[in-house]
Amino acid sequence: MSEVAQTLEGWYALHDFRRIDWTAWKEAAPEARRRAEDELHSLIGEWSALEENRAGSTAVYAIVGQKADLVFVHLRETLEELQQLETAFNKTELARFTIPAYSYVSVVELSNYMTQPGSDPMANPEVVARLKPIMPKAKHICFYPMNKRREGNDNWYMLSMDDRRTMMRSHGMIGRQYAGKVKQIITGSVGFDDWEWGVTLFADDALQFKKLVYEMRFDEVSARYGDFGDFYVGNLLTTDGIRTMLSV
Ligand code: 76R
Repeated sequence: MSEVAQTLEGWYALHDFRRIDWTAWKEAAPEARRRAEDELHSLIGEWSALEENRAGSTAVYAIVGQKADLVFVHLRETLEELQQLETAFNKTELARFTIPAYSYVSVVELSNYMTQPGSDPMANPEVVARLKPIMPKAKHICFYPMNKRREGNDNWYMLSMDDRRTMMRSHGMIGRQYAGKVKQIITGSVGFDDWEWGVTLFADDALQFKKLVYEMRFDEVSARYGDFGDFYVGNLLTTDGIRTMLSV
């Protein structure tokens, strides 16, 4: 058996994608719409207060294209908190006007491919900060789930640790060229959801997603061993942005 990569886990993640039932929304009584918006803004207020206390992080984006209208990305200490906040949203007035589009459950993950053997990663405050990341309020988000291939001769899980480490180093070097332009959060979802990882990227220039993902396609670990799910891309929703989006 090949050596198992060691992983460190941080906050649990829920990517909650919703579609808005625009017909129902436009036909709703103005008081119902106002109540729905007020409730949403007060939930967002609770989420930001929690983020200020470093007890979690939430990002709200409008999705471009027909796969969804909105995504709430929640990072929390426990799966219980994720379920509670999902339920809290489902009980709001706005939820009556939203249709679940997609969801993804995972946990922030760092692997030991790049760490020095023998060192204690948890002694490094940077590592700890990356396990519990406050999501940047970047203008754009990109999310997609992925697997490492297990097919015939292209089976990632049959490779030696050394071979995987070499490939992950090359992967990391490409990624580092995008430092300051793209922020990535890798969440592991083996045992939690239908793919093995969720890739969540943030950038102020959406083109950097395309450039980074394209460049990685030529790198062996992605070219040979990467299988990808659906891509979602979107724009930051500020409080004002939500008002504009929901105005009829
Ligand atoms: O943690 C580190 O910074 C060390 C290097 C590193 C690891 C171990 C790293 C760097 N990644 C790691 C792990 Mn990554 N990453 C992806 C994708 O579209 C594609 O082709 C792949 C999707 C992107 C865009 C991306 C970006 N990475 C992983 C893993 C877990 C693998 C495993 O354990 O087998 C996956 C699935 C994955 C996928 N990666 C970086 C980036 C970027 C931008 C970096 C540089 C980060 C930085 O230096 O801050």
